[in-house]
Amino acid sequence: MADASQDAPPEPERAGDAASRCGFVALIGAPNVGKSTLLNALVGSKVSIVTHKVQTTRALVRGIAVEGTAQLVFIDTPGIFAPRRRLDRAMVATAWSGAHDADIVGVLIDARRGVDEEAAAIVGGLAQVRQPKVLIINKIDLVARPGLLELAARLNAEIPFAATFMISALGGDGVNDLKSWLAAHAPPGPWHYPPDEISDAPLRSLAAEITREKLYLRLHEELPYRSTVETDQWKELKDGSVRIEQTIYVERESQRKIVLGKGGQTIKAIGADARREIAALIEAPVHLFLFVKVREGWADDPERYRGMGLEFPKE
Ligand SMILES: Nc1nc2c(ncn2[C@@H]2O[C@H](COP(=O)(O)OP(=O)(O)OP(=O)(O)O)[C@@H](O)[C@H]2O)c(=O)[nH]1
Ligand SMILES: [Mg+2]
Repeated sequence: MADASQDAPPEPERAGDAASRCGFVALIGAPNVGKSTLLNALVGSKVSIVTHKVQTTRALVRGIAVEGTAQLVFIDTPGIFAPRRRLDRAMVATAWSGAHDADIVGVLIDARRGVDEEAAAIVGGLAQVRQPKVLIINKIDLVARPGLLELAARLNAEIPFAATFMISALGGDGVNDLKSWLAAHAPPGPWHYPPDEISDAPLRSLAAEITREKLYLRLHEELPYRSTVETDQWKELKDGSVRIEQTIYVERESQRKIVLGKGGQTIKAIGADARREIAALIEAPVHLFLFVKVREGWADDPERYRGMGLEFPKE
């Protein structure tokens, strides 16, 4: 009989490796500065949705990467802005909570926008964050060098940043340097996730996010902000394909009409975009069924917040 102990796979290096590190790194900043784009670049795969619109990310999104002996758990956060509605307040509160729970906080500043009102408010809020902070000036592809140095000097004069990086999350410039620095400064400790994991979100949440991204890309003005997406059903069929049912919630009948579009054209296009991307993600054919429901006041309904992974603010 074979000796079970000999057949057992070797312990993963991380378990007994005294040199292993594991760091939780929050990415915070104003809406649209490129936090989600950076998360995806650091992970090397799309785990958080990205659009040209502000307030795309609504809850904390974790993306996991390995760099040498370090596992880095990046936490993408909703953009921080002056909140008005309940949903806005929940998003901003969750962004700060992401920063407070991390080992290292990456503060993103849009190189082109510099220290505008939103950035200044975030810099002010950093006084309450005790963790080491790293300044990440993003979108350097859009501006000239001299302005960047001035911006970096000005911010470093206000906050004791442990390091400053100038990057293009979109083009990849500087992203590897940032990742190496974070790996070297992650606290020693065992890895938190299996070595090949890049996301801890369930597929049904990722799929809902993908549909929400397509909605943001196809709809304009206020409508994306008045809607949310939930996956209601996920069924693996015998032929290997997956049947997915999702509901898009809007606040009014007039909004439902716009989401459907003339002759159902808009919803069809959103569905086709989403289906393609979900199928690529799960590497299986997908049958995607989208339903649009009017749920007046969904943005004040605790149930919807649970679906989004947000705390429900009492007021
Ligand atoms: N030119 C340029 N555009 C970028 C860069 N990084 C991100 N973007 C663009 O900026 C826009 C916003 O990117 P996101 O990653 O969604 O920004 P975010 O900070 O996650 O935004 P919220 O989730 O709304 O807070 C998108 O159109 C990106 O393509 C960059 O380095 N250079
Ligand atoms: Mg985002």
